[in-house]
Amino acid sequence: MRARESADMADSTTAYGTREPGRQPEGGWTIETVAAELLRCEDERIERPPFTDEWADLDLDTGYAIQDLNLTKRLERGEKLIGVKLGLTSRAKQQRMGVHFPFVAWLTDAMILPVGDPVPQGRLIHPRIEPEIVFVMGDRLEGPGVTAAQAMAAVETVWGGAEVIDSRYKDFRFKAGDVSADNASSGAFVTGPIGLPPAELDLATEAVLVEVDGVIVDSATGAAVQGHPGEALALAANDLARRGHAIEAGWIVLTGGMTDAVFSPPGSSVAMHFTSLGSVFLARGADPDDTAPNSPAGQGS
Ligand code: 0L1
Ligand code: MG
Repeated sequence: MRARESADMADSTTAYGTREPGRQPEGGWTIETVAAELLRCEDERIERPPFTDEWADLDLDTGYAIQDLNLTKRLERGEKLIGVKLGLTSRAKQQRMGVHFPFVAWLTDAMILPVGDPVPQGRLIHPRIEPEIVFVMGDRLEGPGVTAAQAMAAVETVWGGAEVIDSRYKDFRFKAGDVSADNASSGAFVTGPIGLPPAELDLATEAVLVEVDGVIVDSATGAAVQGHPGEALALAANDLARRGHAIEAGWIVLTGGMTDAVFSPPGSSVAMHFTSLGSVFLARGADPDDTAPNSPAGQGS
């Protein structure tokens, strides 16, 4: 075998630089190698088995360390930190995903989906959509010990939103450490047309109807999110304090999926209709990348 062929073969069996999931490095996975593998899977649209299959000690806090390392890498490549998102704040989401406590992840400007755009199928692996109550912060909020009332006092405006989640794990199969490392399945998000001061809303009874291709498939109220989305915001502030961070004025906070997320195959049309916060549309749209080789459409699945 010539040297170049030998090098090519070595490349195709190392953890990085292929369109295959990376293999466990000799000596086992580490914070650094999991972080690099997750960002590569995100950039190259590769789904992989959860790391906890091979690294049983990958717990929530180790996942957070991986998440934070990848935030640093996102910022180094020019993304801006614009807020946080909560994951698994509703029973519907916890039951579906099999992880029974909420956690926090980062939002950057690269995750903003322009209003009116379809689901960005071409850059995601297997997107699913979920309705969210979204806060824009008026004041800084720093834990520990933040209550829901204190959290709500720091909110400037409340919006309806839709989060397009996308796991780097095959079939969205993961444990808490996997999904916190994977930035809580971040993909993209869009907010609706109406932002209201919190005093003008009863957030526990604010309802949403989830519509897919003209059919209402799910519904919930704000109470699904920890009893009140303000509880989720307080939880985020207190959890971030443990990690040495505060929620800054001007940040966006996604408080977590109110219902289970709906699958959105290419060409489908999803809308979230809120009682007071208007409707968010992820309209059917031609996405030239729908048939990219590694997309579900391209694989015929
Ligand atoms: O993939 C997932 O469902 C985990 C992220 C949860 C996002 C959310 O609950 O809003
Ligand atoms: Mg969400």
